[in-house]
Amino acid sequence: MSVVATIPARHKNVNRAEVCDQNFVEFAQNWAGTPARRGADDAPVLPGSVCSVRDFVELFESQLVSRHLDLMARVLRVKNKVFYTIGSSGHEGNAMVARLTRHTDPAFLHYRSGAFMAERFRKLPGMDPIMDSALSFAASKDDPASGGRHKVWGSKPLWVLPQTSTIASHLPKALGTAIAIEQGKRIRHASPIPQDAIAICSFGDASANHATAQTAFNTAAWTAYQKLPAPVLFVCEDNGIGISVKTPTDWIAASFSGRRDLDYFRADGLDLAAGYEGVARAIHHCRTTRRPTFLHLRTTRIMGHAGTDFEIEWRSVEELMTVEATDPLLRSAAIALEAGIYTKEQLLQKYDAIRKQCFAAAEEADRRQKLTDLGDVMAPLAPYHPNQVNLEARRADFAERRLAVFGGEEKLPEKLPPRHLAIQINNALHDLFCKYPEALLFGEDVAQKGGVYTVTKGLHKAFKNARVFNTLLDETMILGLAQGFANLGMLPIPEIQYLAYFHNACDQIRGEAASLQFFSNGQYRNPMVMRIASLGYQRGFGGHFHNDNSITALRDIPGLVIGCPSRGDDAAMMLRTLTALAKVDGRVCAFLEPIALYMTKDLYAAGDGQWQFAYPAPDQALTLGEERVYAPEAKDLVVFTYGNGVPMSLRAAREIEQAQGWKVRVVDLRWLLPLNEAAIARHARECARVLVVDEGRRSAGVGEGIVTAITEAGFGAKPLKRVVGADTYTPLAGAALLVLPGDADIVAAARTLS
Ligand SMILES: Cc1ncc(C[n+]2csc(CCOP(=O)(O)OP(=O)(O)O)c2C)c(N)n1
Ligand SMILES: [Mg+2]
Repeated sequence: MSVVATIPARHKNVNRAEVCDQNFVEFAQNWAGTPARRGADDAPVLPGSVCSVRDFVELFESQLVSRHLDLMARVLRVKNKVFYTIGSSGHEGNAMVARLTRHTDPAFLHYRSGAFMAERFRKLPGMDPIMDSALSFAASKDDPASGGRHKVWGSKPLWVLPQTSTIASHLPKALGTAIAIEQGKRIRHASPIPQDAIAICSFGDASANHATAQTAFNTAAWTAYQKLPAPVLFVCEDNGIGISVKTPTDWIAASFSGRRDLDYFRADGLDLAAGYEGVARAIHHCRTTRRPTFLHLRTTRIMGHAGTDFEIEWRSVEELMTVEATDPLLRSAAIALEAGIYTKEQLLQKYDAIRKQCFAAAEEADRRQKLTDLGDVMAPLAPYHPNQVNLEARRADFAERRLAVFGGEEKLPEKLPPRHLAIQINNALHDLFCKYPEALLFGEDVAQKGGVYTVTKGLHKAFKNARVFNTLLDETMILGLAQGFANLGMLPIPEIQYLAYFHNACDQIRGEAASLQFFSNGQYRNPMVMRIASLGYQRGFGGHFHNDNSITALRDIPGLVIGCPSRGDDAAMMLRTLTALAKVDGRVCAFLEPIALYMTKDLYAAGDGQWQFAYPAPDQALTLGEERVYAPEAKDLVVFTYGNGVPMSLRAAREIEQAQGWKVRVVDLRWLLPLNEAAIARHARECARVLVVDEGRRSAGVGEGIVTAITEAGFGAKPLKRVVGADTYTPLAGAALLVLPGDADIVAAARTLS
């Protein structure tokens, strides 16, 4: 007779949720130990434990809430009343982390955090973890975390910032938030949380290997190595598996226990009585030493990866039974019975009462409103209050500070002759630093050197280390830091050295920063102005990675704002608008600075100085979407363009006028996301022919958006042509110009429109 044949039929059940549920009930019914006399509330729950009876009772209840939410989700998923079944079963020990931290310690949580949440809900009166979770499972509009947009663990009052499904992506911003707690003290920023707060960040054992996780560990250690504080508590919930791939035995301990400047603690998350001390030690260490702390929490995974994971199809019943025997709720039940906290009957009654509460909440949640309107879905994605933004962008109540920074009335940049783009961006940044004491500028080489192109020169000297600083060489972490500073109300202005290296870290903006307002239903925001040295035409220098013209990767990020100036005065005014958008509406903004125009002074001929412009006084700004029009009276041809395309098109316009006799209007769009479709349509309507000059790529640039706007407005029948970059990487030296549009290409394209 095989071993399997001796296994009772109920253990072969495909539905492991039912098996685990019955295991608990049977365990309680069959328990044959002798209960101790229940101790006082403050007494150890078991002899020698630092977990008191009171601690245990509440922790166990949080565990039960979490478990029954999981079980409920599995049952109601089939009835289409629940839309998410990744559970927390086996991880309920994380309730200890919640109990031993504060609700003002920002938490960035693993998706198996049901018990952590139930426990954290105790920290404020009048909150109901069961109903809130049920609303979230049901994707109800009333879900307090995301308003029905995703099943996330999140809460505004409890400082749980909702996380997306991308594993490990939250580690950089968790570390960023920890560093921000300390940074806030340095710049005397009024922090929304106490000065001794710590940031908590949990994740799975498989996720610990991810590059995005590793950069956070590395940066945390890099920070501590320099004796700088980084009070982050990394909690690795080690269940030994990631979906179906086992983590090598002891890999997490082997990999992290000896890591320099990442202080390693371990605790048994399967046993509240035994594990509490380790968790408490790790948290105390993190809070008091302000050092990055790694808590290795032993967990297990009960009921598969998610409801759709029928483990029995790929694991043996024996193996499943072995795992299920480690269920931390069985251990908690044993403690409760042994410690005389509940009789068997009381325990089963409690178990059942919480089950009923969860189902009742789920049924109620199912009756609540869903998101049924696209406007509602999108409302928190990209808030925009134009009047307030315009007012804020033009607010110039910092005259005294700028006098000190620029060195006197006669040295104010608006009193000086016209200058090129790099200088005017530099002046604008100085002004913004005067205007916003909470502004921080950081990135690679930005401090003493002033950036690769000296655009940030002088800022470090004027505003010192606490506000202008070099980071380590890691774009993911630069953007993680930005999110951290923003989470605590500062105004981050991160710099990415080249557009190609933004792509290296794109997920931090696409998956994380830009999605925060959406997934938190507008409750959390991480405003920032990300400056990126961008685009091509470096006279053949640098090859593709210093001439990257891929804008599409940014243009398809929901909610992002992209500005791209072609000249210094516009750049200054646009930066003011972008910072105002960040301040007023919490927007995540990208500012693409065309490298080739940084130092460009001339337009038509060497020495003409016609691409230098006067610095606009600080009360001048642009309205988002506002385009610049050259020769607005011209009607024979309109050229839509941006960035390097602007001076090229202006030169080409002269030739076209001479060759074709046409009057040419050139429109510098300036804002690449959102595109001002109404303005595009208006110019297309007013002019006889259309050219689109797009230095992005043929199949993925800005031009497709422009042509679509024209076509949808009904002007697609007009003679129209795109002059675009080729679908290729940019080569080195002179060959670069073969792949990018040039003046002559624009003139030639115009000829075909006659
Ligand atoms: C970046 C990324 N890659 C892949 C996935 C798909 N995925 C979701 S969970 C998971 C396994 C995670 O395992 P672990 O970190 O051990 O957490 P556990 O589920 O075991 O708690 C994978 C591969 C994802 N969500 N994000
Ligand atoms: Mg795992």
